[in-house]
Amino acid sequence: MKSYEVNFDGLVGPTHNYGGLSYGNVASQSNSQQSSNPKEAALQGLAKMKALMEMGFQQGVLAPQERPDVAALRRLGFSGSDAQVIERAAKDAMPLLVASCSASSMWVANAATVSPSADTADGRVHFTAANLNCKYHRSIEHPTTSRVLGAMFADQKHFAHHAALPAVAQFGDEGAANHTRFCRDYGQAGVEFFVFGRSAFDTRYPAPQKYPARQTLEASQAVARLHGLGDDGVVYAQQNPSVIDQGVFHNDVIAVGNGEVLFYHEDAFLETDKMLAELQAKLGKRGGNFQSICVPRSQVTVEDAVRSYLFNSQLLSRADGSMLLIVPEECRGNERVWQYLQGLTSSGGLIREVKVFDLKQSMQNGGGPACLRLRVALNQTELAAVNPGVIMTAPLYGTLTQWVDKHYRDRLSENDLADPQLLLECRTALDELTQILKLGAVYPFQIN
Ligand code: SUG
Repeated sequence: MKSYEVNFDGLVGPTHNYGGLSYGNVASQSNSQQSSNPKEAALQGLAKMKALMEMGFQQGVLAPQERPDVAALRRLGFSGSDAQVIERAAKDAMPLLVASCSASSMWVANAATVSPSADTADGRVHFTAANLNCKYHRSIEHPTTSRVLGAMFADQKHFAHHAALPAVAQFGDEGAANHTRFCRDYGQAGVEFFVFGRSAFDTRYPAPQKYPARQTLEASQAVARLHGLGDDGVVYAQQNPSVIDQGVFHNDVIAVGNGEVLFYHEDAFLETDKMLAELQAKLGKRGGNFQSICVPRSQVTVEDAVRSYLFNSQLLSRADGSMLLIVPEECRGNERVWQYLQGLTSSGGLIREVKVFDLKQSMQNGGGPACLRLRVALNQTELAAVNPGVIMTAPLYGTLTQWVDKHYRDRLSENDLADPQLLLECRTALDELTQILKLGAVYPFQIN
């Protein structure tokens, strides 16, 4: 049976703004307080989805969340009508209002970790929603994420959903941003590669000195257990703490993998040779031929990687077996990175083509092409069981661009977040969206 990697992209929500909320994420910090353009952000994301669909890749869409999250503000003690909750938060605790308005759910690489049915003990596709508990504004995403994923992948015969891990730093889990799967074919058993930033319980592992390591080893191990992955099909590796301190807050800012290939920066990991040997051996036992492409620091520095998001690219397999790299415009703007890419594609290796996308609105908050997508490997039967409303088609693209044009503002600054009208606009838009995507009631305002 044929199998596919389906990319589900996060649709940017109507409150997209630059809140400066992510310490350790250089772009989020340096663009704090700039005014944003939610309409342009959503259209840039949709243009990528459409282009990939037109290139023949399977493409889906993941809905944004209700923001401002009034229920989260109520849990923090703000009371009264919804408008009063927003007004009081704006007056007494603006940072909390900003956090409750973040459209950060667009970076769906952090929504969940997904294991395909070929890897799991019960032969179902497993999802664990990420607790994202390193940052308050992201820690409030997982309940709605779970409902949205449940509405997209509803058939329990094929799909198993796990709640987010315990909401403490020791189980800090950032989902697929620190998870890659290697395989010979999407439908065959593969090797799942979990990259962690620190260990919560074992002091032998070093930790970064400056910025937080968001993913713990113990969280990755818990996800592997929940998904029923065998030891033969799992490799753990530690991210180099010094790159975390240079702004590499997720592994997908310094490495990307697909099929049998890992594309990574020389400084990405600790004990790289041991890790590569384990990947080679384990994938070999599953009939695969593991290959790695190391980008040397002499050609591209860690700073270049963080600024250009070279590794936050989508590495896609084409029908002829070659690969395509989807990179953000910022890669073309960096001379060393662009030169490296020219050399890579003309060297006769596996990666033959680079396609550039303008995702500036998301990039300014530290979200590149790979952050914006959640990969789900599915066989034909499983794909047929996915809610068809969320699979991208030419008509759906048309409907969603019209929906964005109708509901989104083209300018948003911090003061606008205090406008109770924004909440109404957001709810009206999302109510319509759940009908477009056939999701049913998934948002707090639709349920309570
Ligand atoms: O978690 N930025 C996100 C970016 C996530 C990128 N995802 C991956 N690399 N997979 C984060 O740091 C910034 C929000 C703000 O500052 O307004 C933010 O949440």
